[in-house]
Amino acid sequence: MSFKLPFIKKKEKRSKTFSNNIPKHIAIIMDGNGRWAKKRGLPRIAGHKEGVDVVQNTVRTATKFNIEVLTLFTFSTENWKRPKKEVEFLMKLPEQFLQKYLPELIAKNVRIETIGNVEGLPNYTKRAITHAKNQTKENDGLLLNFAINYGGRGDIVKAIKEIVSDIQSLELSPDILDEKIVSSYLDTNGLSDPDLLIRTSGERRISNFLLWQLAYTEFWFTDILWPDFNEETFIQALEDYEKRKRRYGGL
Ligand code: V0D
Repeated sequence: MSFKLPFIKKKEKRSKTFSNNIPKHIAIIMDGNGRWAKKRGLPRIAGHKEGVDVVQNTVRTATKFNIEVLTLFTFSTENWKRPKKEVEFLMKLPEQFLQKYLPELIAKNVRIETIGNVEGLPNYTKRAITHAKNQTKENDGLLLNFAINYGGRGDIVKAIKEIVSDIQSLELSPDILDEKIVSSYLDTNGLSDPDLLIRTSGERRISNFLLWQLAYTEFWFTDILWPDFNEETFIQALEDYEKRKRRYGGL
C-alpha cells in the first residue's frame, strides 16, 4: 500500500500544475537542426527535414494543453545569407509540411497565419501558405503563427515608416501615439505578446526574433537540439513557466 501514495501525490500535482498559469502565447526559436545532423554525419538539410515533423508534434502538444498562440521562427531575414542550396531546400519545407499535415491541422481546428514578408518568398512557397491560410481562416482553435522571412528590427522599421506616412496624411496624430498604437503597426497586430519564449540548442540570444513583443516575456533555454525536442521537453518548459509565475504571484 505504501508504495502507491507517492504515485498518487505526483499525479495530483501534475494536473494541478496544468490548471494554472498556462502560457497563452508561446514563441519558439527552433535551433540545432544543423548540429543534430552533423552529430550523425548527415548534411544540414537532413536536420531541417527532421525538424519539420517535430513542428507537428509540438503543435499536437500545444493543442492538447489549449495553448492559444504558437509563434515559430522558421526563417529569419538573415537566413538568406546561408548557402544557396540550403535556402532552396528550406523554401520547399512549408509546402512539404502542409502537404503532409494540413488535413490534421484542419481536423484539430488550427488556424494558420504568418508574420514576416511572405511577398519575398518563391511563388510555390507563397502559394502553399496562402492556400493553408484560406483553408483554416474560420478555425478558432490554436493559432499556428509561422514567422517566415521575419526580422524584429525590420518589423519595427516597417512600422515606423507606416506611422510616419499616416502622420503625414493626417490619419494619425503624434499626440496620441502610444505603445498600443505602435504595437498595432507590427506584424503581430491583434496578438497578445508572448508569455514564454523557448530556444533550443543551448544558444541564449534573441537573434532578431520578436523584439518589441518580448519586453515582458519569460525566456526558457534548453541544450536539447530541435530535432530532439518532444512532449516531455515542452512540458518541462511549461512546468518551469508555471513555477516562476507561482513565485512571482506570492510576492
Ligand atoms: C526548418 C525547424 C515548418 C526550423 C523546423 C521556410 C528550420 C523545420 C515550416 C512552415 C522549417 C513554414 C510556413 C508554413 C508551414 C510550415 C518551415 C521553414 C523551415 C523555412 F506555412 N517547418 N519549417 N519553414 N523547418
